Order: sequence, then structure tokens, then C-alpha cells
Amino acid sequence: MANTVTADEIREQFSQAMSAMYQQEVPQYAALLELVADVNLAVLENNPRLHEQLANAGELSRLNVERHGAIRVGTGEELAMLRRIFAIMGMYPVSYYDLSQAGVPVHATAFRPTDDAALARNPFRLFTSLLRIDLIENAALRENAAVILARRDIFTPRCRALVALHEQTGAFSESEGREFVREALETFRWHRHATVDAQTYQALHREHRLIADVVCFPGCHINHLTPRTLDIDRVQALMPEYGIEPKMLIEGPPRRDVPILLRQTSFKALDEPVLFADDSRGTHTARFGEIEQRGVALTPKGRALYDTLLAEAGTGSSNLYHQQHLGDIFKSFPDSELFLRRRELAWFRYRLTPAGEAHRHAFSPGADPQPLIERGWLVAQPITYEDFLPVSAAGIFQSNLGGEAQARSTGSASRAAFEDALGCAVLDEFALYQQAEDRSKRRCGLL
Ligand code: OOG
Ligand code: NI
Repeated sequence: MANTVTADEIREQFSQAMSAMYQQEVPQYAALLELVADVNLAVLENNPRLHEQLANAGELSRLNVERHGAIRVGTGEELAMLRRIFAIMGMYPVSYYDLSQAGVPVHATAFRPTDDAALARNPFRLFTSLLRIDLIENAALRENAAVILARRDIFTPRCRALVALHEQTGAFSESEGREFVREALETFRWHRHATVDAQTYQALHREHRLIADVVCFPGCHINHLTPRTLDIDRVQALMPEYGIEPKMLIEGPPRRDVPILLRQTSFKALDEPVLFADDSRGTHTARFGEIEQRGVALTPKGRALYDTLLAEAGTGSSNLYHQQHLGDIFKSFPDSELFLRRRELAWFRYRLTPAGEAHRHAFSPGADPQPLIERGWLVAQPITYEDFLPVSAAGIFQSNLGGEAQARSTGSASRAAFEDALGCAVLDEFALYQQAEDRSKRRCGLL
């Protein structure tokens, strides 16, 4: 077929279209983008070394296009269809997140690109939650929610037809690609017309705000988009100046010389006008904005240490105090690239320098990279964390859903049920980072 579009191009177009739509729908998101761009520019100007590091690691070019979003669906069929749509954009489900442990009746995965080149080009990710309808305790309400969900189709007929076409032919022409992006976008648009009357909305809302959000509308509206900043503490401090009210705490690890994993903060969800099916009016509070700062991905050993220290630190009620406290607790987490590497706490991507290229014979499988790094023949770049943190995600959910924290019991069967609905197993994030590190070592002759 002449002029077919690649998955990377479709994903890029889609993430741009999504951002443009969300800026229209939630003007505060446009203000947030401006703030993040200003802060990133200032950080790069004041920190030439970071500028150079990011440029060398190929992280600079993606910084301004980088964002993640989040959506919530009501049924397994909806989730399975999303899997097929995102596959066309080169996005695959990575990791399983059980939020019911934090009192939020959903479980989730993140659709994202997985190979080095696709991540470098545009790492757009979507945190995608599936409602755990079985956790609605009231049987009549549970039944009613299922009936309402079964009646809707959140995908346009043309979107369905294009997905089927792509699955048959394996490619889109440029115009089909553009049409697909337009049609797919409709699923994520906000609709102020609820599909239910005010009474049904209230009943579901009383059970859990999230349930009303998932069940009562004709689509799975994007509920936030998140740009990546290089200094989240600065963005948090400046938010009020830009007319944005931040959530109390920055989630995740503390500020460090070598950032690890993911730090996040958000602004509060908006009250938006809604028209119910009985023509009565009301408001719905679901959509918000978020910012993130990404650091190096941790090995299972590093992640275990992170989880232990985070649990030890607990949560606080003032960000200043919480960040100081976190900083103290995390003193036992090595904060230099050398130690993170030597103690196998984080993943790195290895690259030969020009001098290293000239001494290729000195690189043999299994060799210790450290002396080669010290000789200037090899560089090790931290691999950026591309995934999400369940404790942070629970904090983000709760800050926008009123903070109900009743833990609910959930069987180990829930992951299997999720994958069954999805139509495939989720990928293992640790395996993906390990593969990325191994690939780079192999290219250098170290494996
Ligand atoms: C998703 C919340 C989780 C994150 O960045 O951890 C999330 C949601 O509210 O639907 O987006
Ligand atoms: Ni998010």
C-alpha cells in the first residue's frame, strides 16, 4: 500500500489531538502546560550539565511531547476494544495495578510503547482502569449499573470498522490514519449529557464517586493529562500564581540528585455542569490536571527498597514537612549513579564513546563495565521509568474522589479476571527494563 503510516506516527497524532481537545475542555490544563514549559526552560538554562545529559540520552526531544493520560471503563468488552485500538498506535498493556487495596473499586494497566525507538519518539501512555462492578455491595444497584453499561457503545461505528480493517490489512494509509485518530478521539470526549436520570446518578455516586463517573456517561472521557516537568517542586510552588490549586502532597519519592521512579502532583477536579436524562441539571466532579517528574527505573531490588522506605515514611498533611521527612527516610537509598549501578538498584543503558569504539577489543561478554566507564570508553545512562506507582495512583484517585479509604477485600483471582477481559496477559515492566539494559550491553559487546 502506498504511503502507509507507522504506529509511531498514529500515536503522535493521537496524543496531540487528545492534548488539543483537553486544552479546549479544561482551560486550566492549558495554563498548566504553559507553567511546565516555563519551568523546564528555566531548569535547562540554569543547568547546562542536565541539558547535555538529557540531549545525549535522547530525552530532550521527547520532553515537550511527553504526557500521560487516564481513562476508566465499565466493562471487559470496552477494555478489550481499547487494547485493539491502542495496539494500532503501538501501545501495549504493561503491569497490573490493583487499586481496590486502596479503597478504589478499579483495577488497571497502562498502555504504552515498549521499544526504545518508539519510547524515544513519543512515550504517550494511558493509565486505563476497569471498574470492579463486583465491588458494588448493593445488589440492585450493581444490577442496574450493569444494565446501563450494557446499553452503551463508547466507540463510533467508523472506529470499529477501521480497527477491523487494520487488523485485516496490517496498515493504514495516511488518510485512514487521520480518520482513525479523529474517530478514536470521540471515545474520550467529555459529554455533559448524562445517560441516566439524576436519581440514578445520585445512587451510584453515594456508592462511590468513581462508579458514577464510569457508569453515567456515554463515553470514557479522558480524566486528566499529565505533562512531564524537570522540577516538580518548583511547579507545585508556582501553581497558585497561575491560578491553579495544587493537591496537598507531592506523591512518590523525595527530591534527589538522581531522581528515581516518578513524582506526581495534581490540581483538584473541576465542578462541571451536567444535564441528566430527566432534563434536570447538576454538576459532576471528575476531571483534573496532573504533573509528573520522571527519574530512573528501579530493579526489583531497588523497587523493594523504595516500597519499604515509602511505607516507613507514611503520609503527612503538609507538603513541606512530608518532603523533609521523606528526604530523611530516603537517606538510606544511595543517591549517585555509581552506587545505584554498583548495588544493582537501577537500570542503565550502556553506550560506547568514540574512544570506546576504537578499543572494541577490550569489551568482552561478562566484563565489568566500571573500569571501562572510568577509562572514558563507556557511558551508562539511567533508563527512564515509563510506568506508574500504585501508592501514588491511589493518592491521586483519592485526592479527586474525596478520600474514601475503606480497603476492600480482593482475591488473587482479580488479576486473572482483568487479563481475561483484556484478552491477553499484561507485560512485565521489570522484564522490559532488563531487556533494554541487556540490548544496550549486547551492542557494546558486554553480553
Ligand atoms: C487514574 C489515577 C492514576 C497516575 O498518574 O498515577 C494516575 C485515574 O484517576 O483514573 O493517573
Ligand atoms: Ni495520572
